[in-house]
Amino acid sequence: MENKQTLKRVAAIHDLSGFGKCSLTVALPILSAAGIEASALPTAILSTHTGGIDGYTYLDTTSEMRPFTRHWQSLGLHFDAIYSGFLGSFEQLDIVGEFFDAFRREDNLILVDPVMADNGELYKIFTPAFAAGMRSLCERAGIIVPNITEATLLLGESYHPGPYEKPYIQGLLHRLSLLGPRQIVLTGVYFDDAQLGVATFDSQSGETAYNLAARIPGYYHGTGDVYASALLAGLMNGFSLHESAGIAVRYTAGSIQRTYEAGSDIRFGVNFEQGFPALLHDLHLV
Ligand code: PXL
Repeated sequence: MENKQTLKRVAAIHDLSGFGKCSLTVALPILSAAGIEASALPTAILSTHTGGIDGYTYLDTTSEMRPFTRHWQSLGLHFDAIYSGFLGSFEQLDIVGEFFDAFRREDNLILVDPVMADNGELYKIFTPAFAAGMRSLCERAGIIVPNITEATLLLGESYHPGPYEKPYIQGLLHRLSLLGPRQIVLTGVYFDDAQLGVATFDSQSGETAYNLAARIPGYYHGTGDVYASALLAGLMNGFSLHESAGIAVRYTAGSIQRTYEAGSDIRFGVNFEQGFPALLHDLHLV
């Protein structure tokens, strides 16, 4: 039966990395496949992402962002969610905050993925000052999706590699929620070498939950973006935080598994495309 409902609309604020499957090149297809209209506010245009590939081009699109915002405002657009990820300059922290102010409504969701670091290290283009600015942006979000490295940077704490203990993870979730966001999804959580996944916390219900999947060796690029995009697809389709976190864990783990089995270059992104049938089934869309 044809679905006559108006589509939910998301503003996706990320870079466009032409090759390598991350940020906009995964957020837009995942949201679209999940029946959500996605608008793109690009933060930078690169030939590839910066994770282990040398010689990439980098066009900072900061100067376009306020004009995009003003034009979208002049059209009277509204967004059911605003979803920010990789930002292309320090100044964009303010600009994205202004975008939130321009389009924030009682009933929309602001999701910040504070993309800036992994495995205990800031990505090479970011500075500690950027991490402090990202904390201010997270304070204005309804939900944040940091990995453990990003969580420690947001909190000004030192990073420890895992495996982790539950009390440590619960402490991180609690301290992150004190920054302001109602909901926290912490990625890269593991208690042993067999499984890896996420911990979720909702400060309104006080509920903490875990979603783990079998761990596959290797660091696959772009999986944070695949994860956050699928999480938002779940939330926009009416699933709870815990359910959406689980849907996104299964989808991301499946994408990694296919890539591992194919023996692809881990820098070139994961095979998320062939997971769409299972994702749509999990979202009860087919
Ligand atoms: O997936 C995070 C990400 C997004 N965009 C660019 C990146 C990275 C991580 O390295 O380099 C350009």
